[in-house]
Amino acid sequence: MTKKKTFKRFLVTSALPYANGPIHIGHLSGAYLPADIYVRYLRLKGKDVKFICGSDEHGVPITIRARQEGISPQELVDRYHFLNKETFERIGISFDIYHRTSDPLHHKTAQDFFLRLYEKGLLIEQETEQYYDPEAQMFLADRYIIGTCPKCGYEKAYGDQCEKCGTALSPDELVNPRSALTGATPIKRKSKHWYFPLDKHEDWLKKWILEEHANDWKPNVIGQCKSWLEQGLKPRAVTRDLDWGVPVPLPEAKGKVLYVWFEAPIGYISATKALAQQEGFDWKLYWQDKETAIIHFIGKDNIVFHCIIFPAMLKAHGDFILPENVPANEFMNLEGDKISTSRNWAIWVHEYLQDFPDEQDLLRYVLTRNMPELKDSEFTWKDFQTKVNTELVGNLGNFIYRTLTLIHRYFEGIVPSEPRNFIYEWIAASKTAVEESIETFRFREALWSVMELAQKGNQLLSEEEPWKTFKENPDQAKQTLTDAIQTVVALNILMQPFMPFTAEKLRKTINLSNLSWNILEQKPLIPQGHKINAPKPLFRKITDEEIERQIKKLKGGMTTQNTTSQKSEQQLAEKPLIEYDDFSKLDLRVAKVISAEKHPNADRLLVLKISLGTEERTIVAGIAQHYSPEELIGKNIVVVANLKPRKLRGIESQGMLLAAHDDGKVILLTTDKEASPGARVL
Ligand code: B3M
Ligand code: ZN
Repeated sequence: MTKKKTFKRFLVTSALPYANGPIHIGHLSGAYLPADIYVRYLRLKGKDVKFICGSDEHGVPITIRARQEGISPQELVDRYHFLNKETFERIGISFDIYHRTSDPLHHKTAQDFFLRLYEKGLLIEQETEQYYDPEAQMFLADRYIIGTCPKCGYEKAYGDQCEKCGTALSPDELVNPRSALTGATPIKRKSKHWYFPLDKHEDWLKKWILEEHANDWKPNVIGQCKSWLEQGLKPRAVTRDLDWGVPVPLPEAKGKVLYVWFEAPIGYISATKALAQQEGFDWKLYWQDKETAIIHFIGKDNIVFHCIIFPAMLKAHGDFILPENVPANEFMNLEGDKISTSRNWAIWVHEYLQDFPDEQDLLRYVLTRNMPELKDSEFTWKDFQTKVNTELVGNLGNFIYRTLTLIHRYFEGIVPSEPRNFIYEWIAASKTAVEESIETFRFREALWSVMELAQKGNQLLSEEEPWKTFKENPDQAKQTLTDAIQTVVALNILMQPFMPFTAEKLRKTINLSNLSWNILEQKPLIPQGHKINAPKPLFRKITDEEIERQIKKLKGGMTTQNTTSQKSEQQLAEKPLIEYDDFSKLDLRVAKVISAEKHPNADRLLVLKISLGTEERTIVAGIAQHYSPEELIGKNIVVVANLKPRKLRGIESQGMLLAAHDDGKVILLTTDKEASPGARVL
C-alpha cells in the first residue's frame, strides 16, 4: 500500500456552473454533493478547508440565450447566478464562497494570468481565417454557425457539434453553413489569436497523471486522460472574437476576449482571493504552498480541462501547485433517458425544494446512494420512494425513533447506564469504514457503512426486545437501550456530511452541544444521566400520489426538440424572481359563471357572464375546445379582475380567467370549497 499523504490544508472546488440555467439533480450528484460531503467531513475533523464555487458567466451559449430572450448577457447571468446561489444554499451545499466570473476581481486575475504567460513568451500568435457574418458585422463562434450535418443530414447542426448524432464538427464540415444570428452565409476573414502550446506539456503530464497518480486518481478519470494523452496534445487558442467575456489585455486585441475555458478555471483562484479579502487570510497559501491539497470536483465532460489543460496553465505560469486529485463523476440519467435542459427532461433542484419543503436530505440521500461515481447511474421517482421508505424510514429513522421513544417511555428520557464494549467496536469499525471511503471519494460506500450501523442497531433491538425485558428484567432493558443510544449518537455524527439537516434536528433532540468527529472515540459517547428531549420521527413515507404527481410533472414538462413549445415551456419554467409588490399588483378574485355561450365570430372562444358579487362582467376566453358552455355555468372560477379590458374578435373582455395548460389540455382553476363571488385570491 502507498503511504497516505497528509496535508496542512485543503482547497476544494466544485465546477462553476454556467449561469444560463437552473441546477438539476445531475449537476448536484456529479460535482456538488460529493464535494459538500467531503468538505463537511473535513470540517468535522477540524481540518483547514476552503470550499470554492461560483457562476461561470461567459461563453457563447450565454450570449446566444440572451439574444434569444432579447436581454443582455448580464441580465441573463444575474438571473441564474442568484437563483443558483440560493438553490445551493437551500439544499445545503456549504460553499465558503459563491463567486462569479463577471466580477471585476476575476477579470483582473484572469488578465494577469494571461499577461504572465504572454510576457514569458509562452503564447503563440497566429492569424487564421475565421467565419464572419457580413450582416451582423462580427466574427462567428463555431456555435453561431448552423448547417447540415455531413454525417446524419440533420439540418440544424452547430459548427462545433451535431446535437442529433453527437459528432464533433468544425464549421468547415457543415453543408450549407449559415449564421445563427442573421441567416446570412458567413464569409472568411483573417483574425489574430493567441495559442497555448499544450503539446509542449505532454511529457510531464503523462508522467504526472499516468505514473504518479495511477493509483490515487479514479479509474474513469485516468482512463479519459490516457486517451487524450495518447491521441497527442495540440496548441489551443485561448482567445476568441466575441464581445462578452474577459477582454484580452493587449492593445492590439480590441473586440477579443479570453476563451471561456481559459478563464473559467482561473475563477477558482479569483474566488479564493475574494474569500481571502472577506476573511482576512493569505490566498496564496491555498494555491502555492505544497502543503495544500487542491481537489476539483467535476463532471466527466470537464475532465480534460481540469486534469490536462488547467494544470498545464498553472505549470506554465510557474507560481502554482497542481491539483492533488480530480474525482470526476460520470452522469446521472433520469427515468431511462439522458437529462436534458433543452428538452426540459430534468428534476430542477429549486422545484424539488418547493415540492418537498424541509426535506432536503431525502434528495441528498437518494442522490448519494445513486451517485455516478464510476459509471453512469439512474434516478427514478419510484426508486426515490423505495429508498426513502425502506432505508430512511424503515431502517435509520425507525431505529433512532424506537430507541428515543423507549428511553422516554421507560426512563423519562434519561440515558440509563453505561454501554457494553462491543458497541465501541461497532462504532470504531463504522468510523474507520466511513473515513476510508470518504477519503478515497467513495461516497456511496461511505453512506452505506452508516446505514449498516443503523441495521445493527435495529437488530439489537429486535433480538433483545427491551419492551419485553423491561417487565421481567429491567436491568437488561437498561443495558439494551443504553447501547442503542450510543449507536444513535454515533449515527448522528456519521450522518452529518450526508444529511446535515436531519443531523441537526437529531442533535437538538438528543441535546448534544456539538457533533464533532472525535466524539466517535469518546467512551461513552453520551454519559449516563444525560437528558434527551421528546423525539419526533425524522423521516416520513413518500406516498404513491406524490410519486405519480412528480412523474406526471416530468412528462408533462418535457418538450420535443425544436418545437415552438420548447421555448415557451422553458420561459414558463424560468421566469425571473419577482418582488411581493409585483405579485400584489394582481387583483385575483373568485367569480361565479352565470352564463356561457359560443363567440359568434371565433370557434376557439367562449363568452362568459360572471358575477363578482357586487358586479357582473363579460369575459372572453379561449377555452371552447376544452369546455362546453353548459358545463361552465355555476362554476366558481378565478379571474384577474384588474386586467385592462380588451376586445377579442369584437367583444370586450373585462378580465381574464386562470387555467392550467397541461400538455395541450386546458384545465380551469376552481375553488376547493364554495367561496363567495368576489372573494380575494392571494
Ligand atoms: N462551466 C461547466 C459545465 O460544463 C463549466 C465548468 C467550468 S469549471 C471551471 O457545466
Ligand atoms: Zn449529425
